[in-house]
Amino acid sequence: MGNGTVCQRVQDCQDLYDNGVISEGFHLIYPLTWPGEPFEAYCKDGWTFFQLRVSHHGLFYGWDLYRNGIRRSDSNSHWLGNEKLANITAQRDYTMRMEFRNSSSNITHYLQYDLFRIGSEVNNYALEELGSYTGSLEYDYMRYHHGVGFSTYDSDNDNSTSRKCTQPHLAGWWYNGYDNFTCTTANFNGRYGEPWKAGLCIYDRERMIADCDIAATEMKIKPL
Ligand SMILES: [Ca+2]
Repeated sequence: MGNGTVCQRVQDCQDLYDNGVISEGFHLIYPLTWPGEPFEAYCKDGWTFFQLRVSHHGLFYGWDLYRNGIRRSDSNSHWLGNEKLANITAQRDYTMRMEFRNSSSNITHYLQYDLFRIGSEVNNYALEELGSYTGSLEYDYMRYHHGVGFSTYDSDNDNSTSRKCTQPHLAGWWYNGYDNFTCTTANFNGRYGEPWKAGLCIYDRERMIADCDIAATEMKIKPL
């Protein structure tokens, strides 16, 4: 990709889309600060996915896999990788959208934020920016994770001093656990079909209600 004189990097799926690559699927992108080779990201309508879950597996992996990326060989399910996500979101301002499909009703819900950025590895890929919420749900399920570092079973960066949030919730995530209370209000990497707390669930802290009736999920970003 380029203008003939200066080679321009394909920063994200929006760049590809603008260049006419409009098919849904994995495509090579090359963020500005990325030190390695171009890598594949899942693209749809200009959105760059960093999480997609279409198969019935949990995501209970360690720091390095979440850092570098997790991809199923039998489906498009994946976690893009925190290092890639940090490099992408450092380039420009992105909106972030989370979607999930309710298993029994088949209704798709969404949570959207008008700004999203994660920190670098030295900051434990903390969820540094999470802008204003709009969405189809009354409760802002991601807000509780704003500002918190990413944790995996082998890297405990949550706000609970007495325990590891990854243990009951069995995934990698921006677990909070402030004052040893609730670890998460959106366990998007949890296990399919299991109840709270290991399950793929959302949790309303005010009403203290967990909803684990969730099938496919996706998390994606798009330049503002
Ligand atoms: Ca802890």
